[in-house]
Amino acid sequence: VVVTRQLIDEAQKILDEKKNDLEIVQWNSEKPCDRSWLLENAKGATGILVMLSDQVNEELLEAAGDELKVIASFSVGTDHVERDALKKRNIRLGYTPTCLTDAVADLTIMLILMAQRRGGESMAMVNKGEWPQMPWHPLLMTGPQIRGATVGFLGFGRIAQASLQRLLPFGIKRAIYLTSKPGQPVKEDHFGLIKSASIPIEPAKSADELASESDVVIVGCSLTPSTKHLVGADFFKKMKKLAVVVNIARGPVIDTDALVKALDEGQIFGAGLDVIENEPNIQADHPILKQPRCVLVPHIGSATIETREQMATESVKNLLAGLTGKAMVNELDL
Ligand code: 8YV
Repeated sequence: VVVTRQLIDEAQKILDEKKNDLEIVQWNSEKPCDRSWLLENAKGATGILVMLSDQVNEELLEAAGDELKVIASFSVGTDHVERDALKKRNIRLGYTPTCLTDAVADLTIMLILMAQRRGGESMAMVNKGEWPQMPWHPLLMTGPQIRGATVGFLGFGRIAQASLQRLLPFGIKRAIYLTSKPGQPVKEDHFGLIKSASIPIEPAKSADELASESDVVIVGCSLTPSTKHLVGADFFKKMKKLAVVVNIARGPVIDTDALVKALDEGQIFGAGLDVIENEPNIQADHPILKQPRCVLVPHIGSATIETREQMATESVKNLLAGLTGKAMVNELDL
């Protein structure tokens, strides 16, 4: 089997216990796995544990050959995996959709508050030594409040619903959501929120409606051809001037150039991003980094110690279950 990342001790132990039965080839660096290393070592593999930066496509599957039984992804998102290519070869796909929900939902709240309350801008001023010169003014460093907000969710799966659960005690007024079936109520009520709602939680009919009615937009959908750049120039034009947008999903759902323009022109109040197009290759002179009202963190949504430990052990368990034909912790129905 091939493992494209270093693992925490607990997960490594589970894997190493199988050393007598399995030949384990593991990428031994903190840097993302080198593609040529992966293609070379995948030859004859029965299972591969991958992360987001590893494209699972025809190229990799061809390189691996007919013995490959399982791909175990260290992620909830599977946009790096060509599902059809797995399906036609009867290769199983394991992933980690449940154990990171809390961590990502927590970060969503952090980014909303940072964007509304100008956390990044404030820190930058203090770090530059500007505090002593700041004039006192009642409106200095003010931003919109979360109480009374209408929160719009682009994608309304587990993480979005867990974020809503955290937002309810803040006193938000209304939640609306857009899924791949606009205007239709979402089927899965993961935490029983919709059933027992104390505020309206309603499906939006279009992206326009979501953009124009929300004070906070949370991007939490999968990246697909139809969600790529869904939040672009038209969307920003419809947003309220005091609204903020938060992305905890995948960078390309937001058109970065359009976001820079929207911030420059004051079409929206601010942004909080855990992900961005072309990550991790963001150079220090990228225009988005010059935006004081944009808080950008380096894809740390699932980065709590507890969550990353669990993602690692679940990924290893999925890998081993896939090799032996047993039930995985979580398997994606291809
Ligand atoms: C990454 C994520 O997997 O799970 C996902 O889909 O985007 C993240 O949790 C994480 O950065 C580990 O590489």
